[in-house]
Amino acid sequence: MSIRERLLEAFERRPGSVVSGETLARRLAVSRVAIWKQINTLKTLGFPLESAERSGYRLSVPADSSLLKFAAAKHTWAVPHYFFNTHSTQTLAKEGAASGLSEGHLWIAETQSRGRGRLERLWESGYGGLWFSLLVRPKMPPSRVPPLTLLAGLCLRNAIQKVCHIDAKLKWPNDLMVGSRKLAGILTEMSGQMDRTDWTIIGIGLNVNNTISKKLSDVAVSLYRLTGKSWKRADILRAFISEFRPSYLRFQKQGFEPFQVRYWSQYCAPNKLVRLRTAGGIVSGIARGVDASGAIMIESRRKILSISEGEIIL
Ligand code: BT5
Repeated sequence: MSIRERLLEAFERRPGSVVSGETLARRLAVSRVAIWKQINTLKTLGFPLESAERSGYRLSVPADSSLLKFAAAKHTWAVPHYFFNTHSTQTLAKEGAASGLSEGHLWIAETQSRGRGRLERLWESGYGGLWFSLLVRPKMPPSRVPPLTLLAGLCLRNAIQKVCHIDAKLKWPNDLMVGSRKLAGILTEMSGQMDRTDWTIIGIGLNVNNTISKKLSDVAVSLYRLTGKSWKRADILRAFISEFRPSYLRFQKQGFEPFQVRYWSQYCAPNKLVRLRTAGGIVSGIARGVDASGAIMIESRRKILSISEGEIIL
């Protein structure tokens, strides 16, 4: 285990308290200067560490070494590649896909310095959130892959419900919401030819114990804020994988049809007026469901329109 990893473990033992440089140095069997250097490096990587004058250091969000332990264990599917910090787990996963890794590999990072949303938007990825990308190689043409985003959202919703008893709702196509605030986002990227998908990467960002910047505090929320408790991110990750793997196998055989009704039962605003921003302009109408291709069905002027790209404006 690296010195950084052992440092996090030391903070985990003393949640919320200031730990002196001397205690950390003793526990890790390194010099105080080595501790100070590591603390500074961690700060530059986006870890919310505070230096208390003379008395020591404090991590201002709950430390959680569960992902590290998850990564150290053996896995036959969801084989983890763990990073303390990276630009984006999507980039790592793409490199893994290009190098020929089989499906089921998973890239996890404690922090991302350039986490990405759709259309190259920035994804805030401070310490304490669950940031990962999963590589799959679905045996189907690329045209049938898009509902995988919806399926991943449904599985993540169910996992959060199981572990944290929070009833998040799905906002088509890629968000998990609690009320009007975003709890999680999904970014799916893929590569292939007309008739064959080479790889698909499902990137998931879930706010767990991380703090959310002032800029986003009206539009984003974390599990910590919702429950007042810190969560072991590996528990949520494990629950997601056990939901997703069998669903994905079924999806490869039967497509999205078996999941349509379940997806819609967890949709955030069924049968309500919505406005959608699409490449062709704004569409508004009543949201009536999702079809087997994963498109949202909007009733407008007594016609049903199936819209396969865009985003809902709340
Ligand atoms: C998404 O994009 O919602 C997809 C987010 C996927 C992030 C994961 S983390 C692991 C993997 N590695 C990556 O680099 N990415 C994936 P989009 O629908 O475009 O939403 C982006 C918008 O959400 C931003 O413009 C902000 O308004 C907001 N946002 C940014 N960070 C957020 C956060 N942590 N929580 C909630 N909202 C956030």
